[in-house]
Amino acid sequence: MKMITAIVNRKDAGEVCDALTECSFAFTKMATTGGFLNSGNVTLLIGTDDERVDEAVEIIRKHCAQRMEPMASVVNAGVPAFGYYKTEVLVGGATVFVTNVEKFEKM
Ligand code: 2BA
Repeated sequence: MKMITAIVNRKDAGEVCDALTECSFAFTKMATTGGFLNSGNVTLLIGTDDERVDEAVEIIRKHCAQRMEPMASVVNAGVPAFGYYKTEVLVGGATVFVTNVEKFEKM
């Protein structure tokens, strides 16, 4: 068994979750925050059989788009910083980790 941890853009989360449910994947959805942008994203924990990992990853890939997200950067010209400028950073589609599950029990 594997645990897929997928961090997805919150704009894509609804579609990904609907598609996973339609294909009978069990998952847990958590509201999370990206450490760099400090903006909300969604982390899905998907426990599944080894044989279904590729199918789940393809569903995530299909429903997650890359997009530019705004960010504010401090203009640092020594001390103190004197302002901000707006820029953009490329985010996503999704960040996916697949890990082995040593034990799985429901009680
Ligand atoms: P954030 O940490 O808010 O990062 C948003 C986007 O900012 C990243 O998109 C990346 O393009 C950029 N970024 C992140 N850290 C950076 C840095 N130190 N310098 C320059 N640019 C940086 P993604 O790579 O698509 O990541 C989207 C979200 O996935 C992240 O949101 C974070 O919540 C999660 N994530 C990405 N890589 C991760 C990792 N290795 N471990 C845990 N979570 C990760």
